Amino acid sequence: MSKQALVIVDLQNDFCPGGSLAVPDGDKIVPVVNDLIGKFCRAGLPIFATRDWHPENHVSFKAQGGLWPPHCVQNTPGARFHLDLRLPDNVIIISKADSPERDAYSGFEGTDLEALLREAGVDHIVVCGLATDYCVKATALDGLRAGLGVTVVEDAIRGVDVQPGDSQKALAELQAAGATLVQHSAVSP
Ligand code: VGL
Ligand code: ZN
Repeated sequence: MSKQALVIVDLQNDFCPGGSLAVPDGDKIVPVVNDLIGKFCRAGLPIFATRDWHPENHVSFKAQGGLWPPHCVQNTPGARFHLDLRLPDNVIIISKADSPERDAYSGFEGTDLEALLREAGVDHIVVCGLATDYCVKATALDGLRAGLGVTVVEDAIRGVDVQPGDSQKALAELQAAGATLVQHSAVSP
């Protein structure tokens, strides 16, 4: 029997409208993600929430020659999860890219995520969150590389689209790599 976990990627204030690296309509997915949280809670299945957790001199910031404005700086309001996100008390928080010299888009990179999933006996992850064309994509691809089944919930993700079409391309790439795309209504863990 397959055991699933929900992986919520970087649903943090800085990636939502009003934040320093806002994803267009990033906050619109919050009610959809809350619905998914309810389903996984009722099924007694584990829920992981990744967060971008950068020091203030992080390599991905423009001042250090990186691509991005400062965002998700540790212990600042921008790094908090969206206020309306109803994370359960037993959520497992995975902090990533938390040292100055290293960036990580994937929730698996430099974290315990894979080990924790294995310990919990999980063999399939359901992925939602921000941003489709960066951290959602990288996390889902790493899940596949780790040998997990991966479902990406299309109406529970949003993309940055630095180049128009980046998010569509990311979805095509994910499908080609073996991920399944679904709407949240079809998720029944
Ligand atoms: C992300 C850009 C920079 C993401 C993180 O969570 O998708 N994007 N850092
Ligand atoms: Zn970042």
